[in-house]
Amino acid sequence: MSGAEETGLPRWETPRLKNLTSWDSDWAGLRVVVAGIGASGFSAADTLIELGAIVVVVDAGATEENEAKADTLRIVGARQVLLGADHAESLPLVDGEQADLVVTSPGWRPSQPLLAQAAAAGVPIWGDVELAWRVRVREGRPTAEWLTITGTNGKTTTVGLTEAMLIAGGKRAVAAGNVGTPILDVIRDPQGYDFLAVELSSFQLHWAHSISPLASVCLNVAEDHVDWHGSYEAYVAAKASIYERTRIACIYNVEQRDTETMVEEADVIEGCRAVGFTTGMPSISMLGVVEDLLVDRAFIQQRKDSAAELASISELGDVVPRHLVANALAAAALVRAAGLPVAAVRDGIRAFQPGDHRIQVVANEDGVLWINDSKATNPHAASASLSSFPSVVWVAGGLSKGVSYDDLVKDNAKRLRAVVLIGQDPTPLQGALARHAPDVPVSSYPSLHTGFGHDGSGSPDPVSGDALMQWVVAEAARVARDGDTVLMAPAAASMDQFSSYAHRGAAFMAAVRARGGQGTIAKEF
Ligand code: UMA
Repeated sequence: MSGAEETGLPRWETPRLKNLTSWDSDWAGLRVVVAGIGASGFSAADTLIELGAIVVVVDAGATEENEAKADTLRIVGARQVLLGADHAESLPLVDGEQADLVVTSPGWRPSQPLLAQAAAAGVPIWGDVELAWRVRVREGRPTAEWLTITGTNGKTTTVGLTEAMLIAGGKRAVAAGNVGTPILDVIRDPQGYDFLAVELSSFQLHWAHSISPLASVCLNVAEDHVDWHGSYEAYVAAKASIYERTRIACIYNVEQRDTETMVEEADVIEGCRAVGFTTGMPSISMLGVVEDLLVDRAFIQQRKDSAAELASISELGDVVPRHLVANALAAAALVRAAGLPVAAVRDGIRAFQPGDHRIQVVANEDGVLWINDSKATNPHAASASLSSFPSVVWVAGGLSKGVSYDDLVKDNAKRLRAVVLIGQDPTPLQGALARHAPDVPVSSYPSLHTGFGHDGSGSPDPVSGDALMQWVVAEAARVARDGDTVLMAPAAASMDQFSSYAHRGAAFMAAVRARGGQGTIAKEF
């Protein structure tokens, strides 16, 4: 029986772990299995070794990259690094005894055998974000406040805007977490930070247990990652947990009632406010839009009868889809909750550089706008993107992750001029298009029907991504008319034909620009 069961503590706590609440706590000799040697696992193992824990690292992948990382961890003091699929099948002993704790990487599903065995044995499982929360307090360094951000879509943009606003307000701040930089790397920064803008995926939230942020937001929620969580309900529950223990403000999306419900049901710290954001006219305790201005009616004294002007919408860019306005308002709410002035919001918006592959304008010629939204890896993101343009040649498809495309196609059928399909298996989208947009012309790459692997292995051909995009762009150019937008918002993951969404986006942009070189599309923004 586990320590947790004996003591009535929650499943992620034991008497020993309960006392581990700062960097300076007694971590020495704690037996820890770290699951994964990717970005977060490496960072977690490195931290735990520095803290004096006895660390065994496990990863199913025995790749060259992992071997190199394993060597580094062995040199700094890991007790063992076990690479290979067999090692990930069961929970290893640490110095001959059962582990006190497992620290998992977010990509590991709860049903994965090593984690399932740990759970069955009552060994607490934390993610790297939980570990980061426990060690954030350290003598002689400032303790950063956390502003936490989740949502099915828009997290990375919002976290970037939040970071930009904090910096514009003169704070030492950084974006970390799912956005790319493992949170333990920023926690260990010798100078420390005033604020962290923390992007949290549903996976990370599942393994985070005691975070108490200053302010938190769930931007939106729609079907995604059902395969990891086991059900849509479990996915939503993980997202909702972002609001737990929030201290100053829980920020919700007025246009998504689900997020308001999450706030109503959350167990927050007394005195915490619920603050909404809307792309419409704001009521009291909301941020919103009046004419072409972003305004705040939540964090000002006279909120009953007035609003503070934050910035004008046009400061967000040349093409400003509605969801970008929503993301900016969410970021503004977070930093206003943290006490930053109005000017920090405006200056942060001006300084913000949007990331590549998110509604990125690639070219604009002959009345046709070419947009790369390779980051739209699920139907919800693609729908937000499609709804920003009146007449679209839609480039879509890829790994569907088991979601349905019916609502996406039904809701956007009227704006589709034509569809150009990518993806090894185009049938999920083909089916939805046949049911809800039967008159819209659909083209798909000829070899999609016979499987993409030209070497007969059935696995993706590494060079075919570029060739595919050249065909896609030629096909889109053929059907696009004056006033159309060619929008690559695939509503699916990329890994069946590309190494990542970034690779897919880069291939699309290169193909669009190559046509420009041939005189078909010339001007770039
Ligand atoms: N592994 C196993 N067994 C498994 C699963 C994975 O051994 O069952 C191993 C892999 O061989 C690999 C390692 O675990 O070596 C990878 O771990 P990971 O998939 O958790 O990835 P990390 O490299 O640690 O990166 C993670 C996030 N990845 C995921 O959530 C899948 C990164 O988000 C994040 O930036 C990083 O931590 C730092 O915090 C990426 C992501 O795709 C961008 N996130 C998803 C999304 O945004 O949709 C949630």
